Amino acid sequence: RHKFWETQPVGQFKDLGDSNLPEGPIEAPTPLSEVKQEPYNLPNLYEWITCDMESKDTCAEVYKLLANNYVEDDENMFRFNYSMEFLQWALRPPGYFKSWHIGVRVKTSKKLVAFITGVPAKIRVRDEVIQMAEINFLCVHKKLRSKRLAPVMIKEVTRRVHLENIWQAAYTAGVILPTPITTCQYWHRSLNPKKLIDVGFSRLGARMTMSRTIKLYKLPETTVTPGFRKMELRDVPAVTRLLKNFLSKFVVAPEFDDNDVDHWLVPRDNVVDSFLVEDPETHEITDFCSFYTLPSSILGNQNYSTLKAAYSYYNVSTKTPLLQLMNDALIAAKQKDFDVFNALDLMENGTILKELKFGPGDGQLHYYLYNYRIKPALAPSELGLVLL
Ligand code: NHW
Ligand code: EN5
Repeated sequence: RHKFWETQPVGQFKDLGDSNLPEGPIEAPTPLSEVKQEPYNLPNLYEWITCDMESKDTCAEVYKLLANNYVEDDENMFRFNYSMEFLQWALRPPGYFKSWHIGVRVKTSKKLVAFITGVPAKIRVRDEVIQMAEINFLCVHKKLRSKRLAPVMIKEVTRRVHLENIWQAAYTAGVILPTPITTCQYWHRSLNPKKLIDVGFSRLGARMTMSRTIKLYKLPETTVTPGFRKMELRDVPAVTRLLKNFLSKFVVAPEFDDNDVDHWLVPRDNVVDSFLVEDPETHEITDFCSFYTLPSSILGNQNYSTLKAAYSYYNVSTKTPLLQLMNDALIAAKQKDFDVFNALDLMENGTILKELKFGPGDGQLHYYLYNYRIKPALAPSELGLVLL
């Protein structure tokens, strides 16, 4: 059934019941001298390129490929529209490898037709901290689909990750592959219900009118928690401490240091927003919340071309109840004119989504590890990792 994935060091469906298989790496690292030195073969019309994501021009080419060919919902009404600034942020974290930003182009026209990326990350599984690659932005141009190009892309990124002496990876997908470590549900909180209904993102509920719906989702104009403010660079050490302590509760979670927090969580306009609660008396940082900006193109609507979506990122509550903290995140997102606030049911999110008037979406997100077996599957609430 999975001609490619059956050949890879990933948990296989046939092994799901087998309690004899140990947790941990599926295959041992090979000596670096035995890692293939040349790129995998592509069909003759195409060639590999390493994308320089510092270059505005390259970034614009990648942006265009993804904006036209990346992930859509199951009814092809919306397509992710990652911005250039977002791509630069996502692909250039501390210690990133340019060689992991891989494109395929047509030899004659130089047109970019496929893409895959990795970025380095330290990820803890139970009590082991493992250097991994986070794989994302796998994309093959619509006209080149179903030609088995994706397995070549995956093998080539794997080879380049191995060359850095890294042997594990984490990735997510909307499709089921062998085999998820957990499956999360997408939830959606309407901020601009009229637009969401107009573009077919959501529907008017039974026995609901438009004005009752607008009232149902109305939020206060300003946040309610005293001391709630935007995160600043000077807050990095305090936020790192909060986050480290919080993430230690999950079975799978990133190990963030100050440099990672500086990169991933200090606010960047139109990319990532982060807020914290500073106790007005003690000036202690007690709570943190964040979301990233990922609009979707609306395919074929007369009136609107983009849906402005905020995605819940990392949240830590120690003093402010999570419900109130996330409600302030919703208010902040509304102030910034987002149409919808999306979240997965991972970490502690499952405990507050219903009360905050999120509803389940029609999409799921499956989480995977490459060359690392976890058994049995985790509950979403045991997962402390958010991929972009
Ligand atoms: S998930 C988003 C993936 N991108 C999209 O959905 C964009 C729209 N779709 C496309 O561009 C986030 C194409 O449909 C793609 C497949 C390119 C998806 N992951 O070339 P063929 C990520 O980026 C398998 C993995 O003919 P295609 C995470 C499929 O099961 N495998 O198909 C990426 C089949 O294998 P099988 C996927 O439609 C993680 C084979 O590809 C997949 O023209 C990558 C068919 O290939 C997916 N999302 O192109 C893995 N979708 O065995 C990283 C399909 O079943 C692993 N397939 O026959 C770790 C690597 C690093 C290790 C380091 C130690
Ligand atoms: C990983 N980096 O399907 C990316 N989104 O629910 C790769 N549905 O937006 C993996 N179909 O339910 C991506 N509205 C996997 C996700 C791909 C995109 C996707 C889903 C997630 C989504 C929307 C729109 C559906 C349009 C028709 C949806 C209902 C919202 C409603 C609001 C009011 C309360 C009830 C729910």
